Formats: sequence, structure tokens, C-alpha cells
Amino acid sequence: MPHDTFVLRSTLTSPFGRKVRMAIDVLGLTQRITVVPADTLDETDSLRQQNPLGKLPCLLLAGGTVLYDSAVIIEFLQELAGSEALLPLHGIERYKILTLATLADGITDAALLMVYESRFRDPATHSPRWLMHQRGKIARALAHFESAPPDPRKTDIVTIALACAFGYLDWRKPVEWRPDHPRLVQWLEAFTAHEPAYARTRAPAPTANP
Ligand SMILES: N[C@@H](CCC(=O)N[C@@H](CS)C(=O)NCC(=O)O)C(=O)O
Repeated sequence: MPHDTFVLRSTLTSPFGRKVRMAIDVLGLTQRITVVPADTLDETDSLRQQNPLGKLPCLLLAGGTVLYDSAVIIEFLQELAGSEALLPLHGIERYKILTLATLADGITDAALLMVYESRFRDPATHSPRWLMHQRGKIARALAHFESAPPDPRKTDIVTIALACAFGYLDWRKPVEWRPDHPRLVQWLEAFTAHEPAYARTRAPAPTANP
């Protein structure tokens, strides 16, 4: 692999992979990164050697260095691009933004766990209590953002993570988020209009796995 190009292991449907693909687009790094799909369910996929957790996305650097998870990759890409657009480098603002991005990612994490419940367990063994536990996380995080939506004209790690969470909720529908969150529905419309990288990173067509 030439020193200035990288491989991103990700599907086009992964919400965390989409965060990184959006960052690549926004930071102007598209020419330097090749996306190579990975199958998290395939034991023989090299993903499990690259990231022992078997999760995607991960970024392969020259010399065998592998970076994960999505938050770490985005920080690396921002530094590579010589930018501070997605996350300030210092100060309390940096930590406030990191915390809000973690909250937005938590929506996606809980949504994935709800989807995995159906993927990995027979319907008879689904745990309504577990699903309710995850739904509660999503509901509280959405309520937080509904009460104070971020600026939709700003693209940073918070708005990227939030938009990708909504993309996943709209696709897999572990919860119906739209009826009770009118400000967030408006927010997503405004953000989509402001940031073309969101539409550009939409998965081409429905497929089986995230
Ligand atoms: N915190 C990680 C989460 C990554 C994650 O959960 N990725 C999902 C796909 S969207 C995955 O690889 N799931 C497979 C598994 O958990 O085994 C990140 O931000 O990259």
C-alpha cells in the first residue's frame, strides 16, 4: 500500500462506517481512501485479524497499523487533512463535543443491539426487557437532542454521528423516532440540505447486513 493511501474496511450500510465515509468526503480525502467491504459474521474474513473485536469500520495504514473505532479514525483523518473542522483540538469545547458525539453514537449502539437481538436469537427467545432497556437509551438520547438540536449548518463529529444514527433508525426501524421528535425531523432536513456528504454516503440499495 503506498504511504499516502489507506483502506477502510466497512460495508456501505454500516452507520459507523458511514460516519467515517462522511468525514472522508467532508475532509476532501476521497482520493486517498479505498473502501473494502468486510463481513462481520464471516470467521474467515481478515477483519478479525485487523480488529480483534471483529467490528467495522477500521482503517488500514501502511506498515500494518490498524485504527479503530470510528471516533479514533475520524480524529486521525482530521489531523491528516490538517483540519480542525470536525473537532477542536483543545479546550472544554472539545470535550463537550466529544461527549455529545458519544451520546449520538449511543443511539446507534442501542439500535444495533436491538437489531442484533433479532439476528442472533430466535423470536421465541427475544427479551422484551432487554429491548425496552435499549429503547430507553434511544428515547432519552433523542429527548436530549430534541430539547437542544445542534446547529444544522455545522458539520462536525456531533452532527455527523447524529445524522448517521437517524439514517440507521430510518432504515432498520428498531424504533419510530420521527413522530415524537419534530425538531429533530426538521433538523435532519436542514442538515441534509446543508451537507451534501450525507446524501452521497447513503447506501445504494437495501441489503441484508449492517
Ligand atoms: N464503537 C464502534 C462501533 C462499531 C460497530 O458496532 N460496528 C458494527 C457495524 S455498524 C459491527 O461491526 N458489528 C459487528 C459486531 O458487533 O460483531 C465504532 O464507533 O466504530
